[in-house]
Amino acid sequence: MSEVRARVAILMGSPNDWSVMQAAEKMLEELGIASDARVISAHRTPQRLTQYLATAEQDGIEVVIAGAGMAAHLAGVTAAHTMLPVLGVPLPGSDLGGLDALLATVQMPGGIPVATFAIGKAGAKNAALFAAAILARGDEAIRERLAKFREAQSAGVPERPPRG
Ligand code: RP5
Repeated sequence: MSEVRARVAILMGSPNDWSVMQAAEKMLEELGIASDARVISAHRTPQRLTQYLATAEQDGIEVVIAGAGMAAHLAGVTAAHTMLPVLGVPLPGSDLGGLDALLATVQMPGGIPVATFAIGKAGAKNAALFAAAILARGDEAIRERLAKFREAQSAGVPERPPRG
């Protein structure tokens, strides 16, 4: 039996990032999108990064989500090595609460773009939804699943606040 080909890569700088980045995998799974989660550090495993990105596109990857904390270079370095859209997720956990990673990810100099999301789990979830929106441009089934997700989300919001 052949495995479903991953269309989204979920990269993270450390195994310690998985507790947050798994929110991206979970959201993609809910939308029926196969992903490939990897621990790849721009600093500690630079060759692993270039090797992975050298074949990512031909391997079927269409969007890369990159989550990293502290001096978060992963998304920027990833974007430098691929033409694929790169979605950066700044991760918390540092003494600066993720503000360091947010600024490192969002402040790309002009020329190599990284789309930057919220710090932490909300960012990981939204990066997955954004990846789905990109894929939905050419995939009607994903578009429908995304629309259903939004409908269910709207239906889950109560009209009045919960009173004790
Ligand atoms: C970054 O440094 C990683 O993305 C991680 O968030 C942070 C700290 O890494 P660890 O020391 O926890 O492995 O590269």
